[in-house]
Amino acid sequence: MVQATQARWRAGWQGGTVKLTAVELRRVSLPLVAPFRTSFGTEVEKDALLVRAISPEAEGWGECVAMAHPLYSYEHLEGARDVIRRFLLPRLFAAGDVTAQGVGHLLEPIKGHPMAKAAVEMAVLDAELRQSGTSFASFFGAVRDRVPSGVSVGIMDSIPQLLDAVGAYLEAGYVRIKLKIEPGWDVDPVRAVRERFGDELLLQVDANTAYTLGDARQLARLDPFDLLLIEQPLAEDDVAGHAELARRIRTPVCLDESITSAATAAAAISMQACQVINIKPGRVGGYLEARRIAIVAAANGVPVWCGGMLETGIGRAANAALAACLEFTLPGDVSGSDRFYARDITAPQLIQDGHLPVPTGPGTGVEVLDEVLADVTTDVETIRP
Ligand code: SMG
Ligand code: MG
Repeated sequence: MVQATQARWRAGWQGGTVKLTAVELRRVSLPLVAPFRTSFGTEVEKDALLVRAISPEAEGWGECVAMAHPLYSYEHLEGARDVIRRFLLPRLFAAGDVTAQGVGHLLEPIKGHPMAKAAVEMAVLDAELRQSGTSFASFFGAVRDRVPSGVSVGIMDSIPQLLDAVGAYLEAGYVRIKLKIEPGWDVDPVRAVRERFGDELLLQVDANTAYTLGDARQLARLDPFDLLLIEQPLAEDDVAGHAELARRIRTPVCLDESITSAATAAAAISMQACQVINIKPGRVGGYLEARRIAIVAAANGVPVWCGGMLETGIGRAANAALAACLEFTLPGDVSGSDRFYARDITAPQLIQDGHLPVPTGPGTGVEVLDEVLADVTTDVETIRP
């Protein structure tokens, strides 16, 4: 079954074409259950851009993971909306009928903007798969019906507060903890969590580019704590620096922000700049490229896991499907909806026994709740050919 589904992925998919009659671009804003602090800022609400692909046969939803401010990467929501409206959609409309596999080629002449492109491709893929009654998981060749759920824990005001938060997530069943770190909040919180919760806990850290190679000695102080990995300690464009750092510390280096395509993944692997890769479909231009990165990494013996961008239920469902593929051997940042949202725009997706179920219905397998959607929408526009 594994081989058959993977063979189908490689052979290419014949799911029929999508006749785009309109595309809706919708801005939504959802309050977070608690502030989420990283090395680059504090989020108190999630702003997202939803892309709704409308065709006579089916509707598909995409979610843009760009943030309101360009702090994680250069993309930001209003910029993405502008790029989608002015440069991406005209190319799809001009092509007439489209397929998800074809979207990447049609959009290739437009430089950069992977998050904008990913949202558009996802909407087309969802429409195409709904039209043919196929789930994301089946399309990807997924091999699991549930995925181990890790949780990303923000920077806190104090260590006791952090220990309470981690304790509550472990109580809820999460199988892996990721601590956000920054200079001044690294060795002490890691030591405290290790001491309190023991050596068996799967523990990793994420710096979101907050360090430089000059901090190598400080980062080496994390070595005794047996972390699964350290995620993106250095700048996005400092792949060579990560290669050097990887020689100086024992904790495996994992790249997040630096990996924007299968080509950058292959280059980083060949430079020995990463021993692990965090794959975020939104960051790499879409689920198809994400799938290709997983294959490149697996071929080189590099483990991968599925990252998160505080997705709403739409992106969460699709991420669960991706994380269910064979190459994803480490628990991902695929937490339950209630980790971030009291009320999501789809029915809640909750962890059971530390795992998130992989949806089985057509497309993402989740339905948008119209009433919630109306409540959280801050702006909506419909674009036609
Ligand atoms: O969706 O669980 C989630 C969030 C996981 O920490 C997470 N994402 O760099 O990996 C990362 C961050 C990016 C978003 S921070 C606002
Ligand atoms: Mg990260």
